[in-house]
Amino acid sequence: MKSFTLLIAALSLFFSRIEGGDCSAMHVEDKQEHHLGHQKNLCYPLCVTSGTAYTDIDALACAVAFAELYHCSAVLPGEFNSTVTESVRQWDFTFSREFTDECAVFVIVDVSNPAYIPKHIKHGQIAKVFDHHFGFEDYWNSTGNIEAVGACATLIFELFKDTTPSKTTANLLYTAILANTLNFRANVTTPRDIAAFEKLKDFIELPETWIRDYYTEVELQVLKHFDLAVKNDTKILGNGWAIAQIELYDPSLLLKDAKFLESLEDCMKEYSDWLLTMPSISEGKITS
Ligand SMILES: [Mn+2]
Repeated sequence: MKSFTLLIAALSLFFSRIEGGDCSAMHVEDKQEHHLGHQKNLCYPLCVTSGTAYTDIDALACAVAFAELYHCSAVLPGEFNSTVTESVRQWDFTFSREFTDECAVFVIVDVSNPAYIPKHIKHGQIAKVFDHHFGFEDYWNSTGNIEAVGACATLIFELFKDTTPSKTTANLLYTAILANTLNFRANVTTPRDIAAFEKLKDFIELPETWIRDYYTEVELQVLKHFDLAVKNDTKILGNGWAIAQIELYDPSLLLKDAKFLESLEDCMKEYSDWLLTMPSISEGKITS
């Protein structure tokens, strides 16, 4: 009897919010034509989130940008990896590490492998999944917006259409596109990434030397803790392969470092099939 009463209370709270009691959330269809799977003009207690394993610059940019566009909360349970540099961490953005009862409907960004989606989120609570990693398109079906672009940030920026992003959001999206496409040298780069990046130049507030500054800072962090950098930038594909990545201005020295190779073996021992890609930003080539 007690649990039944609690269930009813929870359901009425949920519906009262959806019908407009607490409108900290959003009017999905008012803002854009992407169908997020709900009726028009309803107010949702929506949260945007990403993977549990770690938060990279792309996931951070997507969540902060989406939360700004839809006036909802960003929840990022995964620790920042080395692509979110100390300078970026100082920027003025908000998110929380933990989920609260405020979250009833979720949008997932930059991850679509269900193994990395927070366990307590039920399939039916997920309104949309924006990602650029393949392998789970059939699983998500029409809930998925999984497209071949260099950065998920490109997909999220495209949602802004005529809405101007804040300086911080623009800076984050710009840096995410830059980082995910490895300064547009990675073969995942598409004309959509380039178009988004060019358009973002109107809204950013960054020093002229930002691209070099950013990579130099990433590199310093990676060299200081490379075992952590590998661990926090490993993606598991649908076929079970683990793909680790370390982006450096010049990876040639690290490849000759016996301590690095030993620590790499140790980091990857839990995977039967793995690959490390080491993009050299300075040379514009990728070593695997
Ligand atoms: Mn990404």
